[in-house]
Amino acid sequence: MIAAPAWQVARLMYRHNYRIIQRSDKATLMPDPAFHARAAMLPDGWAEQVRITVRDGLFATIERDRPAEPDDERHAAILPGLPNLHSHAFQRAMAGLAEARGSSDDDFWSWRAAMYRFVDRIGPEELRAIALMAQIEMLESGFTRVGEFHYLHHDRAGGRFADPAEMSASVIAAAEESGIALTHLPVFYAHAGFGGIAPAAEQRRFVHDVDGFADLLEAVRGAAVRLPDAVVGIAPHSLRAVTPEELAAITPLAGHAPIHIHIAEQTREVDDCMAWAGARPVEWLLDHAAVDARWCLVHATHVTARETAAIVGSGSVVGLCPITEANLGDGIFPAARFLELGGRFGVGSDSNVLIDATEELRLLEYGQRLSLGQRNVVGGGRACSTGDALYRHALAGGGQALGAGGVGIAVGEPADFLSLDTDHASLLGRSGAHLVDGLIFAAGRSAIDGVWRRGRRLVSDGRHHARDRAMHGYRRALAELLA
Ligand code: NGQ
Ligand code: ZN
Repeated sequence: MIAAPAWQVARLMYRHNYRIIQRSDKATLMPDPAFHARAAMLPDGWAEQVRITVRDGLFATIERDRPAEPDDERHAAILPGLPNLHSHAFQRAMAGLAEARGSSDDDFWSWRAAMYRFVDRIGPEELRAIALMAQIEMLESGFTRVGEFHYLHHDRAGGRFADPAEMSASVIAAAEESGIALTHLPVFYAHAGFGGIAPAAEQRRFVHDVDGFADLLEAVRGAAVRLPDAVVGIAPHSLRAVTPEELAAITPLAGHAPIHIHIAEQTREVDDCMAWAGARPVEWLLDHAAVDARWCLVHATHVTARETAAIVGSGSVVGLCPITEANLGDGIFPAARFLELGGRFGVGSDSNVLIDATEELRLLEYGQRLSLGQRNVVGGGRACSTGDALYRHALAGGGQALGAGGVGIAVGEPADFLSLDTDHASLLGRSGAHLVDGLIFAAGRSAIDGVWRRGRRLVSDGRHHARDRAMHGYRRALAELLA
């Protein structure tokens, strides 16, 4: 990047088709990048010899069957970056620390108790360092946008920060540094269980009333404008944590933005909901809220055939988090039936116990195979590549749920994409959709060699450019938290 006086900028623009990018207060020069890929995953299928130009961070032109021009950056195969529709960034720092059986039966609820003990120690600075590391790992693994389902709002004592968005600002600052696209989902949390039970002491840092939540949302919206393409939605945490009156009061605050909720992840939640309302969680939600295409039902693991069909009818997206759901012993979502009906899903890294886009997709498919005794379940139909179908579903569903993108490599869309190392042992001799099968089922993230956001390269040879700096801060934060 070269800084230059305005007259020079104008001359260079004229001579070299350079453009001015306004960044804070100084004008800098960056060439409009142009790329050439031997193969590219486009919305209507795989294409060959694809030439792509980018302007202002968006795909400007996409031409097929075109040779490379001399200054083009050349790649073997490119595909769109994936949305990660559900993350609790702070949980990355406890990854692997809850993997020893306790004295009682170990389950979701005992994991949650351990997580609550851990969360107690995280302040704004630690959150920033952890979120940065997590986002870097997301980018390296193929995720280019993250939906951060954020509920750690208050200080360690549960007291209010002067700026209600203090903790959100840490996530936003991390996104500014990592370059990941952010859909921030401030969480409304008020109760410890169905029927408006008072929150527990361990939940003191999450809690708002409706007015306090509206203030938070306004502050977060103000803070997020420093990012180029942030989206701010809302997240009623779960039917356990929000009363019907509160749900009705906060949903209008979303406007057209995404609304995410945890639902029916555990059988105890289903039983408690039945005892409280005589209805199952998804059934209750669809009967009492105007669930539409803005909504993302996170997990929706325990659903009946009727509920499955009703979710499809609502146009909402199901947010599947296969690695976390396996780690927490949640259960397996009835994906085959859901997809037959035309359901939409995306994937999320949720607890971030392991951050890997390709592994989320692989485990999603393998969970179905293991439970059904079949192969190629989440496919696009006869002879369709399962990897390609998984990828396209997660792209479209995740993009819808995060209120941005989801179309992929198309004119006007953000230039967020990955390049594959087609010399990788697991990709040799593959082409088109079979490259995605190789990526998901055989190679994993080790075959992703580059990642771009808004046309800017963030990852080379599988490493994010800010990784070393981020590791430094992360090491310090962990030393503090685990002391
Ligand atoms: C969460 N995680 O918000 O981090 C939850 C645990 C809860 C998952 N549901 C807290 N996987 O559900 O009460
Ligand atoms: Zn979650």
